[in-house]
Amino acid sequence: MSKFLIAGAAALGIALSLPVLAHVTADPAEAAPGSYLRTSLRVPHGCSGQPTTALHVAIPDGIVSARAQAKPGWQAQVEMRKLGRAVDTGHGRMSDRVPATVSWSGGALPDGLFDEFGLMLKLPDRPGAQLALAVTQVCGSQEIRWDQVAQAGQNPHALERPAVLIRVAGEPAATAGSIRVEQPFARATPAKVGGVFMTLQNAGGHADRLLKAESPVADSVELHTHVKDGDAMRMRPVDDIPVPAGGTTKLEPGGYHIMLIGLKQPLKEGEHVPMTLTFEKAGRISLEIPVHKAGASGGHHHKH
Ligand SMILES: [Cu+2]
Repeated sequence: MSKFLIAGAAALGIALSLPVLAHVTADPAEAAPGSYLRTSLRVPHGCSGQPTTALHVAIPDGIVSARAQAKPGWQAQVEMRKLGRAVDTGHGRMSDRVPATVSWSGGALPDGLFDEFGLMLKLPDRPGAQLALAVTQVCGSQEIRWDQVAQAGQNPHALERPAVLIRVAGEPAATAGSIRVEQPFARATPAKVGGVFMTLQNAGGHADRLLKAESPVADSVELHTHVKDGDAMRMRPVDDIPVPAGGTTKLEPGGYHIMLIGLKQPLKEGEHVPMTLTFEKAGRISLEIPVHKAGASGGHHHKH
């Protein structure tokens, strides 16, 4: 069985380490924000020798629509719960009832075999969000609760009975107060200086200002803009970057940007740069900035 599972995982490009195979997992486990994730929960074994007779999946907050795939020999069921308000449960349908549990029961999956249980979930709109599905595997009078979630600093692979994790694709948006940071990125560079770009959104009724950016990867971090100097664009440090009330400020090549000066190591594509931004009103936002390939989003030449 293990060989088969490893081959299947490899074919899908998923890195699995051997101990993970014993857990209940979802495959695929990621889809675009707001889309319908069609996935299968893989149950790899019974409970200490006993066959699996039911599977209950707790649907977490943020998932407003869930559907179980019909499975011959099993009864599939979705139990709903009531919210205090109506939400859009897909295609503009407003409802105050959202799924609480998806279950399959009445079957018998022998301990020595694995099987898959299909379901479809409408994912939340938040890019980068992670959702934990607590799964109760019932084997007659026994049960295993797959409900552990790694705490900050804890190795998720060390968990004995991990919950099933689902991820919304994309980079998470970082927020503080009325300010939201979207699509931040740095450009890969072998040089000692590097640029960081992002979109700052201010949902509040008061103008705010980015006052400072800090990162441990560089000796210093400056806020810059570009000004026209004859035919050339030259960059110049600024004291702050304004974000108008209810408006958006783009930090982009050729405009405002954050400059990493004295990089301790080259920035490589695929890595992340930790950064803390300080806003006058919204306060501090810490985020991990993904490094995209050199020259991402157009040509931009810095003159020092
Ligand atoms: Cu610059």
